[in-house]
Amino acid sequence: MIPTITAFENSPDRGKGQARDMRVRWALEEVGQSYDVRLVSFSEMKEGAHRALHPFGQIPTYEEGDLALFESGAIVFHIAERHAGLLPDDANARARAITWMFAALSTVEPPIVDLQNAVLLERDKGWYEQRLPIVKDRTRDRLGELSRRLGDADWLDGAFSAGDLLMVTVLRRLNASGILNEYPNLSAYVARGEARPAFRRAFDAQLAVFTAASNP
Ligand code: GTB
Repeated sequence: MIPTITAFENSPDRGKGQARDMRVRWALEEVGQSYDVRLVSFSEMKEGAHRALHPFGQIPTYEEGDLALFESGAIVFHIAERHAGLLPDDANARARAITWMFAALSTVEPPIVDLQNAVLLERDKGWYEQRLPIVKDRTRDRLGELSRRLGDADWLDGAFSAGDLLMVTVLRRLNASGILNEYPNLSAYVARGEARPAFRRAFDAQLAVFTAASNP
């Protein structure tokens, strides 16, 4: 059965692959599962039909027969469980890869999102200049720790896994900030992820949505 995911009709990132449908597309491409995409506008996301799929009125969602999922991490995990290629067979290695999925989403992504929100949404606040360095340092602390753990390895724990897929998409959120350049091994790690053919296919697919919307 071909799953259907939802994505922004008009992504505010202008096709840079920053929205969270990108990680779901990438996972589907990695495992060779074709998929359909239903594009939703900001207003549609907040309406009843979409909220029945996603209680918080967001993208991405994932529908496959009777199953409807939301939360990009849960969707990637589901894809990784149902197909070979994103989680190791060995039980301990699999548990460690799942640990990295959680680490990406619950330990590394929050300070990065906080930094992005500060830059995008808090610039006009009187306390912006005082808060920004604090938020940047929190992000740097996490990146330093991650950088030390990765060392000169290609991936976080052996072969490429869903943990790397999520971590790379999380780190890509820093592309515009330049902060990642302070950690050459993390920059190289992201570049390795972006060089994967499945990433390229996923990226091109979401970029095509933006290109079509800009040239109706
Ligand atoms: N925890 C959820 C998940 O992982 O699936 C979070 C989902 C989420 O944040 N979805 C966002 C959304 O639907 C899109 S990805 N927002 C609309 C809303 O809440 O009303 C976040 C995102 C949006 C835009 C950019 N960008 O422009 O660079 C980057 C990331």
